Amino acid sequence: MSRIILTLIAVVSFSPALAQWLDAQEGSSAFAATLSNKTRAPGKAPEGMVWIPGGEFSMGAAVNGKGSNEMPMASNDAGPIHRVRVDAFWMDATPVTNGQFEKFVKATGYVTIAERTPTKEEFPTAPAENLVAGGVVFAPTDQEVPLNDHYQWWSYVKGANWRHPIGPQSDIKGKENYPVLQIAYPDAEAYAKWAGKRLPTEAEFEFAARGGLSGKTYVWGDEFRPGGKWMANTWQGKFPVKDAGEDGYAGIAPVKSFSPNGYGLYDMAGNVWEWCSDWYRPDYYQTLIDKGGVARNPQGPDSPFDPSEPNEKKRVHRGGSFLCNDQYCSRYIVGTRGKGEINTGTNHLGFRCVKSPRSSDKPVAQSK
Ligand SMILES: [Ca+2]
Ligand SMILES: [Cu+2]
Repeated sequence: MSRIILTLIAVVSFSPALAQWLDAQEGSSAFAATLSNKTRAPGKAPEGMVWIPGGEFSMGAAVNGKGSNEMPMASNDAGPIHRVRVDAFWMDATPVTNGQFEKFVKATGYVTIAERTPTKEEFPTAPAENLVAGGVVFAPTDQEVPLNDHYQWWSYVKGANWRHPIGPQSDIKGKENYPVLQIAYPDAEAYAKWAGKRLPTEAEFEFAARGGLSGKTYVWGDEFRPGGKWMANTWQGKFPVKDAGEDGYAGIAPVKSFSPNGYGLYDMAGNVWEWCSDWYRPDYYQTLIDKGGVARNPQGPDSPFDPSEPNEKKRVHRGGSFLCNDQYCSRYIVGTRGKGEINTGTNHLGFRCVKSPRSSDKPVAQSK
């Protein structure tokens, strides 16, 4: 969805080949062992970061397809499983918090996208009254609603931004350790640059999320609640009516509220979605397979395309959020994908950064 949520969606037909391909992505599953590099960390970890050794792994999720809406359970875009190699890197152990983001804003005077008034040039079809600064906010519905229309529970709220994540009446007092919200892609990039870091590629995010395991359903294993223990902040109860909060949190949780994964990373599933640097295309994994061999440090497609909103430029989201559930969108499942228009922040979307061990800013994509 777009920042100006009311500029809705032209219905545009897209390539029949892509539609056919999406239909065909069922049941493909071919996980092989993760082969971690033996590379040791080159020194002491930068503050708040952990070492991710890199290596070769099977990327994506076993696709069951045919969910109830454009974001099905394990969505078709998460397949086919393909082999990827990523170089070692440092990664923030948690999503960037309000406290960290505040330091950045104090140091730089940075104004986030959600705090800027959108212009007619950016949104030529939007009614003038919609050209107000704000962000997209989830609100529970009064009663059960069909799950095929996300505008039932998402709306554009004037004055919503990182200091006021669900609107002017809300604030972040006492929430220094919560993930920062209402962050658009350029905001995340600006923070990363200031911190001497960068945003993860989608492949880096997934390699890290898997924590050294191979082909597991979740970042911790195959069982959703091993020994009855809640492993991630997700939604319980009827979506989108009432979050029962059985995992301890109805809504967002402070970072480090749940156990870390095998690499010592927190919140790699649930709590908040996180920006990755790749453009979003549903068929990107297939294009890697078509090239053959192991994809090395893949950076995403050259341009974005989402058939459900073909006019919007989207980048990949990963990890799922506190709104994810088993009825609508189960993308706390590792290997599943999300996506978002680059200038749109929401109250369940944040980010974390990574850093390559050498000075080069980006991992180098190598031809195969
Ligand atoms: Ca929860
Ligand atoms: Cu979800």
